[in-house]
Amino acid sequence: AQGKPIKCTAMVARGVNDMKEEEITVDVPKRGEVRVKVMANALCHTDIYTLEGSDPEGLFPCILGHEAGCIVESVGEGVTSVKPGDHVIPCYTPQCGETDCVFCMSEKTNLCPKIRGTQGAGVMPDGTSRFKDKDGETIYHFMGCSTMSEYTVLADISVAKISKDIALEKACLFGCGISTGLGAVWNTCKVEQGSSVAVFGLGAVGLAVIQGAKMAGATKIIAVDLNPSKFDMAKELGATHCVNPQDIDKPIQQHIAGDLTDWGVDYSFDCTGNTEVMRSALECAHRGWGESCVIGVAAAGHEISTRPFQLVTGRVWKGTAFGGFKSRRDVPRLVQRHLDGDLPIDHFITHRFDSVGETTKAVDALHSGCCLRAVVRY
Ligand code: NAD
Ligand code: AHE
Ligand code: ZN
Ligand code: ZN
Repeated sequence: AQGKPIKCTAMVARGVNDMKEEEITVDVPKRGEVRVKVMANALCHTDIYTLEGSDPEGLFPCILGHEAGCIVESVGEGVTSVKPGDHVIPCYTPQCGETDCVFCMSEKTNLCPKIRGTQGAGVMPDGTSRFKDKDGETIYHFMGCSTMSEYTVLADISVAKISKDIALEKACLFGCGISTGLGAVWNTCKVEQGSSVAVFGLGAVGLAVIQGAKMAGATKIIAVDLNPSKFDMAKELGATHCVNPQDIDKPIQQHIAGDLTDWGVDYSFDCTGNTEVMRSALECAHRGWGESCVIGVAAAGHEISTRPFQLVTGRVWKGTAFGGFKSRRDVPRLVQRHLDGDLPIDHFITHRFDSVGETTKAVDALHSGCCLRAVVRY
């Protein structure tokens, strides 16, 4: 039997830094779509970046949010991979898995482009939105997820079914930042035992890079942040050196490549989104083979630069989206590793809130400088 539209509460971003709790209507899922009840949503810096107007693809009004734990409420025609009651993680990088998708068929990438065009335009794959405000006006989707709502609709290729043994208020973390940091190390750079690593920016993403590097057997892990309150956690997770660039009298890349190592680090990671930091990260990489991975998302109009000589002399500049994980296949595996005790994540949750409306408090927490992940339970 076909379901009905659901009235519920959501945070609607009406414009730059203008987000409020509103009553909205969430339409029934169409063919190939899934409607889910969002149980918990964690804020990622990318939500704030879009709310602040820095995303060249940002559209208003929209419902932000993309790091969530959900329960399937109903499914549209043709959906067989999940059923009502299943626990799922929304995945902004989908995995269509079709044999004619050269991206899904390749082990070199996770970037399935199947719905990327409509996702970037804030609509479902058929070109329309499932959200309306109380005046019947359309509200855009965001990153194919829009999880700052009690209910949302996703393409079925954008949900990863996970074990019911993990609490959704924890599992939500696997929807973006933590997976991204771990995957940048394990998949995108394939950091080896005995490697040296530098990590710029010690938010949840950068700290997950440190955790992943330690698990991969890196023996020198240099953590860099302007905010020294991040250093204790960095050390607990495996950082061997912590540096505040404001405390040294030379460019940070020279300090890393000259004082802390002989020729630079084997691998470096930008987890700030600042294009000057991306340059430092590239330039502190080892002559001849050092690889630098861009994870941070830069604001509209910002571009990276370096002397081409840096690349001529063997450094490699690369980047990652969702840590290279093929979402529907790999997110359940990450959850299982956590359940098996191999992948602790509780330390990333520094703040908890209890209703969609409290998302504004979570945004304030994220700005406070002492927040890794703020999880809002609905
Ligand atoms: P966050 O804001 O919690 O952490 C950023 C950290 O960088 C903070 O600790 C801050 O003090 C530090 N920082 C800022 N400027 C710095 C500078 N000049 N030098 C050194 N440190 C500096 O953010 P997060 O949630 O951890 O996300 C990190 C970045 O990764 C963001 O840009 C986010 O948009 C991006 N991101 C990308 C992906 C992807 O798939 N590529 C996934 C998730 C997040
Ligand atoms: N829309 C922006 C880019 C934003 C961006 O790069 N997003 C990352 C994920 S950030 C998660 O917190 C990403 O994976 N991008 C790949 C993609 O397909 O969006 C812009 O510059 O237009
Ligand atoms: Zn994110
Ligand atoms: Zn695909």
